[in-house]
Amino acid sequence: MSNLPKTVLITGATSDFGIAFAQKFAAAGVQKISLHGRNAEKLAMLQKSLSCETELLLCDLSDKQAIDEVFAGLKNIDLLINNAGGALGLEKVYEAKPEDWERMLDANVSSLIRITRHILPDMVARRSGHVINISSVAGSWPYPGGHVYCASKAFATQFSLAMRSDLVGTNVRVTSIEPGLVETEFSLKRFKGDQEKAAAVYADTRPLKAEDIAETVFFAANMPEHANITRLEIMSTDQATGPFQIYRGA
Ligand code: 8X3
Repeated sequence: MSNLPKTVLITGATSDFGIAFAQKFAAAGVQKISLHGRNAEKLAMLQKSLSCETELLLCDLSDKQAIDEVFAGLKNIDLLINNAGGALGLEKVYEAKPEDWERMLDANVSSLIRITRHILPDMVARRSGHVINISSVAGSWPYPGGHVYCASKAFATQFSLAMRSDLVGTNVRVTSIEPGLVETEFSLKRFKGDQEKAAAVYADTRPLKAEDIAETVFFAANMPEHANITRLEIMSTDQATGPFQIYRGA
């Protein structure tokens, strides 16, 4: 049975994931997609490429007031995809830059909860809706240099699970999607434009593609109303978790 939403809101819509989600839902026949981003030109380009009705939500997620102005009062959203966010840096925790942490926390944590808070009351009032949070395997499986990024994704996963506790009985669904290695601009952003370092992350292996994540998001969204995909972790077939590290030089 199909349960395609009529209206979808995607944050970080001009990222590789955001574009793949928008294209997937537009092609499936949703009526309207609200596209959030901070680059007006990129948003307009994406808007032109989509066949359905669209609405542009322009704002920088480090600006709380701007978030409130843009997202407060939005109504009739069937599916909110909290996709905005990313990683900055891969230095060890004692060498990392606090300003990178601040930006990650703004995008991955603060704006996630703020935007969700704006959208949820109308979903609850309508007894209908679905929030899909794009978390990461990093939220469950820590790795060197991950520190604040891993912690922010653990937050996204746990926030999703805790939201379900509050929303049970409201008919509003919540899903945490937790992708592993996906070839996108994620690494270019993490390494601040260093093409060589970013390419090395995906070299000689078969990373997932943004379209694979769009499939999983679509799967969760399209399940019948009585079924809530709570968590969905997806990795490349060529990726797995590693053993514990044991230091033997003591
Ligand atoms: C992206 C996946 O493993 O690079 O969230 O952190 S990973």
